[in-house]
Amino acid sequence: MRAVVATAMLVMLGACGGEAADSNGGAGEGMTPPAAAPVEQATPAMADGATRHEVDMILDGTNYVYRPARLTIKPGDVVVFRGISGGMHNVQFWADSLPAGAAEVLQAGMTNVMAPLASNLVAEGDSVVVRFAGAPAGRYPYYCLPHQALGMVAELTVAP
Ligand SMILES: [Cu+2]
Repeated sequence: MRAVVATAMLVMLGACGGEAADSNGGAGEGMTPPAAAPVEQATPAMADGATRHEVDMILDGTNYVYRPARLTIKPGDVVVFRGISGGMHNVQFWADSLPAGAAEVLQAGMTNVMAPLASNLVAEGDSVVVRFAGAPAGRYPYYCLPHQALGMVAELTVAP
């Protein structure tokens, strides 16, 4: 029951471009992020012992990639997906490929949300932050909506 209420609140917050449970810099980064906003601005507060990881969203030659494409993290860690080159990118998780309970964690932990399990498109210099607080162990495959057909897919692994 709590999860249902929390999810509903997140949907409402997401609809106005807000950021759940956070007053630390993410607010207002909805559809029109400031062009010159430094990537670091999106770094959220983190729990003790948590690690901040970065995944760059890149056009490398003719290949659209997440780098690193494979990353293993711990529950509680934060992953910052940074728009580096190649225009607009986003981060979308496959709902049917996630461990049980992961969707709720991602919906609570993702900034810059467009839809459940999907971020907005972000430009170079902008970022999507995902907190994995309480994330169940397992594989978290994801993709970039504009570039999925071009092979821009990757995977996180949460391992306690
Ligand atoms: Cu992309």
